[in-house]
Amino acid sequence: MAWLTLYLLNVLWAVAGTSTRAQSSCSVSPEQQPWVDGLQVLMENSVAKSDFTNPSILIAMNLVGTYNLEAQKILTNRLMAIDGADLTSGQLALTIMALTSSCRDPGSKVPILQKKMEKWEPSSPGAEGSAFYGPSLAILALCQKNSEATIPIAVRFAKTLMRESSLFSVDTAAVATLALTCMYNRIPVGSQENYRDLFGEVLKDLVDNIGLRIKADGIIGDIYSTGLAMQALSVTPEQPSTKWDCEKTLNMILNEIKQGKFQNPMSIAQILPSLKGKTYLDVPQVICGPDHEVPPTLTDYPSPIPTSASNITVTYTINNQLKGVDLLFNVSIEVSVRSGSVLLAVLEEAQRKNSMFKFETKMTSWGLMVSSINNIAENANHKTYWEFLSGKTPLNEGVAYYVPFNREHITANFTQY
Ligand code: B12
Ligand SMILES: *[C@@H]1O[C@H](CO)[C@@H](O)[C@H](O)[C@H]1NC(C)=O
Ligand SMILES: *[C@@H]1O[C@H](CO)[C@@H](O)[C@H](O)[C@H]1NC(C)=O
Ligand SMILES: *[C@@H]1O[C@H](CO)[C@@H](O)[C@H](O)[C@H]1NC(C)=O
Repeated sequence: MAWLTLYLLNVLWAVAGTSTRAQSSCSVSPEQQPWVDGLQVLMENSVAKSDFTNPSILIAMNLVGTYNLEAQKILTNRLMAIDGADLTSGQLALTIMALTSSCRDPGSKVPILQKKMEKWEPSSPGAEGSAFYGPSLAILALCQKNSEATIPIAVRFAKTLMRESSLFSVDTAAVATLALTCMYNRIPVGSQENYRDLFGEVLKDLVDNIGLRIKADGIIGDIYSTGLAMQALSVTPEQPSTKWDCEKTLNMILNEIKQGKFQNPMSIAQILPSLKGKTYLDVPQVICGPDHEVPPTLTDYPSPIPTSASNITVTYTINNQLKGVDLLFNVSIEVSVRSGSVLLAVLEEAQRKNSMFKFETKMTSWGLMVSSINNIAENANHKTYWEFLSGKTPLNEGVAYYVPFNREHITANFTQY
């Protein structure tokens, strides 16, 4: 009997350990709250306007409390209908978490993902860091569904990370931290301590890596990786060697929001949980009920800069020094577009003026991505893509959101990651 009590106590302790521990939390003040609500409304209203099904949006709205029930229904139903076999492991993981956050059973999608991850191999030693972003999401989703069965996969994953984690972008390190923190919190009672040591050691590497990218102004990596980094730093059992000032980061992000830097619904989906004190580790705890949040009264959220009557001139260069010895090119064109136009308008104008500038796009969770220029197409197997730069600095937004300034020199450079 005493044994049973002890056992039950242990189980209780283990269950308590699965809930998020917000060690370094900070919160948005009531006066600033309308900005956050405005973002949420913008994100939720984007759902009905797009055919693209983005599970990250559903996760964010369920975590923070949905206003737009219609959007929630549309996304949930579309995700239920998706065939898991056609998705990458990262997309499958987000779909599973999104359905779980809507209290739906992801069904066969979980075993499909589990099989994929059992076969997973890091492409090659020294593989570029972003190759771990999708697999990290996969470990996180599997951990939440069946942590015990995920241990062997997570152990193999963690051992690989130990050799590679210094190559990671903040985004990737943050998602890997969330995944291994989930595993760390669910190590079964009575199992050998060494899981805790392994996951703990890798987590320490990951958070130190994130800690090194905390800028003086509080931004972690860039503004679009900060939301995921905040989630990671607020739940991890290992603290970074560089101290993190959550308040400072939050204030800086609120400033950027007021400047209109979070128009892209996916950028909102990645920042919103952190603004409302939630993380992806809270997905299994979402309570679904008939009552819902009362839609907020809205303040003016900065809308995209309207295009104005005057024109600007942009120099646009397309450069391929990589593929096809006889296909190399480096050509520039000057185009005139309405001031306030997005970069996509520059590309369209260039294409209209000179057929060498023809390009193709594909729809993704972040919006339109340029997949091909002058018949040279990105290729995931070769790790090639079209990188966009302003002068020599890579852009931190895509062509459908970035607004060029007068006399800017934009380059599309075919390169490798
Ligand atoms: C991996 C990655 C890439 C890879 C994607 C290919 C691959 N096979 O892995 C490569 C290196 C090609 C890439 C390119 C770019 N990327 Co990128 N990328 C990421 C990263 C780290 C993970 C994406 C992922 O795997 N998601 C998980 C899967 C399951 O979701 P998914 O929807 O299927 O993922 C696809 C899209 O995310 C898409 N994608 C990746 N990056 C971008 C960027 C834009 C603008 C668009 C429209 C789509 C897109 O490719 C993914 C794989 O198919 C994210 C980080 C993040 N926080 O999301 C940054 C991120 C999305 N990228 C970003 C940027 C800025 C770019 C570039 C514009 C950089 C540049 N200067 O050229 C280019 C795109 C240019 C173009 N041709 O249009 C930003 C976007 C910010 C924003 N507000 O728009 C992010 C958030 C990084 C950051 N913190 O700043 N990227
Ligand atoms: C390509 O053209 C740009 C601008 O015309 C020039 O600055 C650059 O050096 C060229 N690059 C190569 C590799 O030829
Ligand atoms: C201004 O830009 C538009 C494209 O946005 C173009 O059609 C028009 O010709 C430009 N006007 C001038 C004066 O260059
Ligand atoms: C453009 O891509 C080539 C090929 O990968 C690379 O060598 C070069 O440094 C890149 N240029 C810039 C400005 O990033």
